[in-house]
Amino acid sequence: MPHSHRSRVRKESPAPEDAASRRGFLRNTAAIAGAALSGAAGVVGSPESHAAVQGERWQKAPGTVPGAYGQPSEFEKKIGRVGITGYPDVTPGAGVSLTPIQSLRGTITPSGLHFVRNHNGTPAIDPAVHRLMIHGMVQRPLIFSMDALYRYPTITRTYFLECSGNSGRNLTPEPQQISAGILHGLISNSEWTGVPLSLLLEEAGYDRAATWLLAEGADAANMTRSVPMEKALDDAMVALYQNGERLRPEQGYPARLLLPGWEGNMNVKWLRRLKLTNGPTHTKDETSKYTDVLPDGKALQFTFEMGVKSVITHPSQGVTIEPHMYHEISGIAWSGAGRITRVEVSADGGVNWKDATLHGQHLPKSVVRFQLPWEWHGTRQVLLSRATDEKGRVQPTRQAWLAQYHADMRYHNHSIVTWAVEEDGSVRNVYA
Ligand SMILES: Nc1nc2c(c(=O)[nH]1)N[C@H]1C(S)=C(S)[C@@H](COP(=O)(O)O)O[C@H]1N2
Ligand SMILES: [Mo]
Repeated sequence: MPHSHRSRVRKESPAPEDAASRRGFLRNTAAIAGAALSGAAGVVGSPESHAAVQGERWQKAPGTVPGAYGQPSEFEKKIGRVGITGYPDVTPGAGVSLTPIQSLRGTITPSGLHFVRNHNGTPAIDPAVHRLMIHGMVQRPLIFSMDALYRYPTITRTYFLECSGNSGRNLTPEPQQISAGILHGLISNSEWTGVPLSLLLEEAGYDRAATWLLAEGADAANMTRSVPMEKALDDAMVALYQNGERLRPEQGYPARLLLPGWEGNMNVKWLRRLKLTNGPTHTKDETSKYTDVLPDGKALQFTFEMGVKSVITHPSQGVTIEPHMYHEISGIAWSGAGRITRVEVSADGGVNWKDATLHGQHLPKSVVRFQLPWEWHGTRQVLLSRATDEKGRVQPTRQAWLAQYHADMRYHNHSIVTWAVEEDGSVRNVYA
């Protein structure tokens, strides 16, 4: 009797099998506090509850008809990107819009919440007019209409995209009390579908002597970056779709360059031109910016691969947690070098570490979610996570990372992120 009173009420608490397997999971993952775990508090409702028996008001009348394009629940309206513009009067489109990583679970970033980094706004490109040109050191210079480009065979892969300026806000002398998303939200993870760049380069008959190519965007910033041919022929793609639908305008509609694992800036959006060359072009975007300032003040050019990194998103700055209760420490980890193989979590400022469980699809150059059950008993505790990738690279401490660079360095901060859970349960951004 699937619709009986009892089975309905049951829905309010985990099914017995779920509860049992969850307890087993908690035992097996070795709770970090070492304390015996009580059941999850906060399960509401009892069989006597009137609403649970009678049904809520939304069961008494027909619901609404779906719109053409679905939207999140009206109760989730407060979840959104945070936009920060440097010079609103001069270049209102130049700035960032950060993914609220503290509000998300799983691994895929909803397309409408993918972070945006624009140097001069999002252009409104008409695909009937837009062209992609491949020229330079090729036998056959080609100009693709979008109709032609969208007919090429595609591949589908899940990759993260991270701005090399991500976590730059955690380099201030004092830790800022702003959300994980505002601190570290220039990271998103999508399923991308597009044409392998190698296929288009073959089509143009690329000169084997070409060592680099220049990629140019069709926005008013005229973003241009030099890309080594090795990468272009490896896993680079011209992305056309994002999470199953055509790219969002903010992500480069109708075509963008995607260089898996490499710094966001090189993933040129609104791609209009690829010129094959026998060396880097040294464009404005790779000389005036996106260089690493070393301790002696010299700038190191062309750091492409993004470092191994993790961020605890739950709990994180801005929330208040309750004591004597089960909490899940959860976060995201990724590496430009390949797969994440391990994420360790410490709840005592880095003295003791426990391996977190890795969830989600375990893909190279893609976000994986880590989780560890934890019971908090009301004392101040400092939470850290440390990721390792398949190349054996380990996420550095903040101190070790800082020691590599000049104080002016703002890019590629992949150092360990630290949150303090204070005695009142509030969670603060701290530097270990
Ligand atoms: N044409 C063009 N491409 C661009 C940019 C831009 O401003 N114009 N910004 C770059 C930077 S700095 C980053 S971090 C990524 C951001 O991609 P997203 O906005 O899709 O997240 O795009 C890169 N590609
Ligand atoms: Mo960026």
